[in-house]
Amino acid sequence: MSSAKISVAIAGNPNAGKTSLFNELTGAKQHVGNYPGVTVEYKHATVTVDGTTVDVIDLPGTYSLTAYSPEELVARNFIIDKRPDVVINVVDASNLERNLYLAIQLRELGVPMVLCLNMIDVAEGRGMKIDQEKLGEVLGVPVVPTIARQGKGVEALIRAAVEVARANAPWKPLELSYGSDVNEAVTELNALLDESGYESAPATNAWTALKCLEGDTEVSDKFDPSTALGARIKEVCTRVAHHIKVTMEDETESIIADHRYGYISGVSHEVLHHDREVR
Ligand code: BGO
Repeated sequence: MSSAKISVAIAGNPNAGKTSLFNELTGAKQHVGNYPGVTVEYKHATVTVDGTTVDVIDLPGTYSLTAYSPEELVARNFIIDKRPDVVINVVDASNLERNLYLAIQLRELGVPMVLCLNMIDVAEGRGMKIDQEKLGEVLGVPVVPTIARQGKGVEALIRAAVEVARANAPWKPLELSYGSDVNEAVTELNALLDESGYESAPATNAWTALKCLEGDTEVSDKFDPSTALGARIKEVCTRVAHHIKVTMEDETESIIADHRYGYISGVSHEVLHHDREVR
């Protein structure tokens, strides 16, 4: 059995049960520090799983992976810059649809991931039945149910994470449709980035293209508009934004978010069933 060290980052919405999971996984061995340059706290610890050393890093709680808050930026930059071998996305199963917003963005980024379906006791208590197999199939990741506060499912979860990490597969983003205007612009920008030799690794150039269209300055500021590539990117983003404004009276960013919500709503309908009336 390989004994190479594995890094596991835990991501999730605030109150999804990240701390409970982290404590269950690591006991009292954790350290608290700050991410360089920001006052966002993080905890990390090293544990052994079946002879493999595993670094567990607790990312800040976030609802999204945009660049709107220090927490979101820290979580996103950690994943892109430090490239953990696997991300465990802790999802509150009793608030599946809301929590899937982050899960989908992690899948759009493409980082190897395991979905931890936590608070399954709360979900079941409310008569909710989640088709875990279907959810895993649709998202393309293993799904492990847990009750983190009682330690239930936690061993299976970390084993699933180690297995994904050991597979060492390349990042494989989930490809969503954002409507023809945005899809075509992503294709155009992706081609521009590819032709210029730009590499977004470990993310893809399509992800970078989408972020530029979303007006994510953390990404778009990497392209100086006084360069040929920067000017072309700016031109495409401005053209699409103008077209969307004129034809739909909306912003590109909202159109992208709406398509994400639409996709999540479809997934939720497919996998979530209610046994009885929810009071
Ligand atoms: C309190 N099931 C249930 N039922 N609860 C869970 C589970 C689970 O699977 N996992 C976690 N919780 P955090 P973040 C609390 O603290 O780990 C509970 O923000 C309380 N505290 O115990 O903190 C967990 O790190 C008083 O609940 O989440 C915690 O992601 C009354 O969910 C809460 C009731 O978990 C958030 C709950 C003084």
